[in-house]
Amino acid sequence: MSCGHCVMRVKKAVETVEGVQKADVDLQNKQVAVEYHDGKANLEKVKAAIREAGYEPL
Ligand SMILES: [Cu+2]
Repeated sequence: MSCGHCVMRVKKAVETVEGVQKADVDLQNKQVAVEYHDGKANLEKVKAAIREAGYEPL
């Protein structure tokens, strides 16, 4: 993850996960802040979405 394009891809991928309200990607710290409803979304689904977008979640 190294540029604004990647940020948008990861953000979009995470935000399409059911139950996710908001995703904010921090490029410099290589972190994604995700707000989601417990019960609908979970960390595994978010990580899977990131992988599908072509990135490896830490
Ligand atoms: Cu990029």
